[in-house]
Amino acid sequence: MQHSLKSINSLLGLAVIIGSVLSACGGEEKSDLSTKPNVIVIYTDDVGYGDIGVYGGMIPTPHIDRLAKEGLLMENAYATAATCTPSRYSMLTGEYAWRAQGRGVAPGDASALIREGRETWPAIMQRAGYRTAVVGKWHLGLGGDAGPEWNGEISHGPLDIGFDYAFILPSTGDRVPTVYVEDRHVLNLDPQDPIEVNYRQKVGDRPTGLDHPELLKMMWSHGHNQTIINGISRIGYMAGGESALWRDEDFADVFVDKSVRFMTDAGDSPFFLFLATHDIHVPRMPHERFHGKSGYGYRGDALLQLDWTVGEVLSFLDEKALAENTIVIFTSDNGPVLDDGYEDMAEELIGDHKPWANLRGGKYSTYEAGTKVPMVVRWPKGIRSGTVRSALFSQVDMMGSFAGFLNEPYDRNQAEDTTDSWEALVGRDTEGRNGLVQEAIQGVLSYVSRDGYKFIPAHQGPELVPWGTGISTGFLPEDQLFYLLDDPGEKVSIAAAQPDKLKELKSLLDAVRKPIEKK
Ligand code: NG6
Ligand code: CA
Repeated sequence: MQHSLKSINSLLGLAVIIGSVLSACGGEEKSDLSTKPNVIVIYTDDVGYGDIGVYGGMIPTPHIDRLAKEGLLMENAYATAATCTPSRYSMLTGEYAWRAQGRGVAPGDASALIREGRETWPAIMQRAGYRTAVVGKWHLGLGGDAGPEWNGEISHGPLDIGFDYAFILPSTGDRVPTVYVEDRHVLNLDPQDPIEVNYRQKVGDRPTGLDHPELLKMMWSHGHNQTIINGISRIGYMAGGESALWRDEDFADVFVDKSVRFMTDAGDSPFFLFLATHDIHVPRMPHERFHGKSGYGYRGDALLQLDWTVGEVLSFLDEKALAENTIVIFTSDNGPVLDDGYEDMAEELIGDHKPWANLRGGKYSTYEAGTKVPMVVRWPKGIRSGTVRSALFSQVDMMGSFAGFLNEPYDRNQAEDTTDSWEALVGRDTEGRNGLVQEAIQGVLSYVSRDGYKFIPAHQGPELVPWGTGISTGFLPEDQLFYLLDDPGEKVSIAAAQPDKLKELKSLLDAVRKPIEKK
């Protein structure tokens, strides 16, 4: 039986004092249990439930599959939202993002959504003695109320909320500024060539995708037609910063390199690495060595690159003999999308691959494919290989689960939605949470209960995501109720047939919605 680390440690401490029990524990177990596991969270972008081999995907993902086979495959895990910013916000703070306004998809010049003093998952890890880092996509805003100081010291960033090291892509690959931020500064910025960013009007001389499509290596399909950088037009306008510009093709290599350096430098301290990949978000522009390798276009090639990233992390752990006591979690921030604003042939080449598996909807949607995501946890020390579970799990519980495991107190008034689901996270609890809330675009909230029902409240909104992705929002003028165990594809609403169940789920959602009384 695995208990919380602290209780094990204090037990061991007691054993030392009375000088007897310890020998009975056996030397090997003793040293392993007193060592906190390293934690790596590979947080991917827009990877769908059906995108991974072990979940039925057609594009080979051998390294991710290996992770699942050597650990726990979760069949019923959810991001809190169908877009990036709110999912990340909830996972890092333990609070559902929809509890306050302004936590939808953040513009590239947004100010920090998580401020100093806020309780966070990395802060808990830090207090528990971990070296902590975020490498990859941030998308949670930077800087104080005036926004980020691209040309100076960037305040209100990851270092202020629990990370010791940060190497980030500030928002998304499709938004300016297209530069990396390391700790508090834009990497490789020439002070003689300052960055200017504007989301309302054109700045600088760089051509735009709207005026100069002939300069593009990949045409935009909706939005994404402003400043062109590296042959790709972006959301937003940007001037300056020439020496600091990234090359999209290098994201995966750069993030692997920074991750490996961080893990190496952690030395004897346990480490917590939040590796938030750019893959497989748009613009999908993997490294040239992956071009054309999947047969499914750049989206498939980006998936191969993502699998390569996972493979590099696993090789590092093997080489350093760290695999046994490192928890590696692989999951996604929201569901899949094909055309998300660039003509990269994702739709045309999708063939027999089903990123949504048997679910309805996709990214942005209130239907299951919006938030139900692949999730795999490997920890040879604590999880039996080949474990498959359908316990209901929400990413909002990552924080409470680790706090529970490490026996680390935290401010429950701030992190009001996270609970300790540790037993589900390591495959010992087969049922999981009582229920969870899913956030779609336009702030629409739906509810999934542990017994397999799903409630979507009536909402006046477009039936399709308004900007051309072809995805059903799930917004209908009447309430919808589904029994997911029989109807995972949410095909037939049973709202009229089961009014009592509908009422029950409605009140469960209402109960969560209510602001929790501050103690
Ligand atoms: C949308 C973008 C989309 C993507 C998304 C955020 C348009 C038309 N679409 O507004 O391309 O950037 O925002 O994705 O601009 S997320 O995964 O970071 O939430
Ligand atoms: Ca995303």
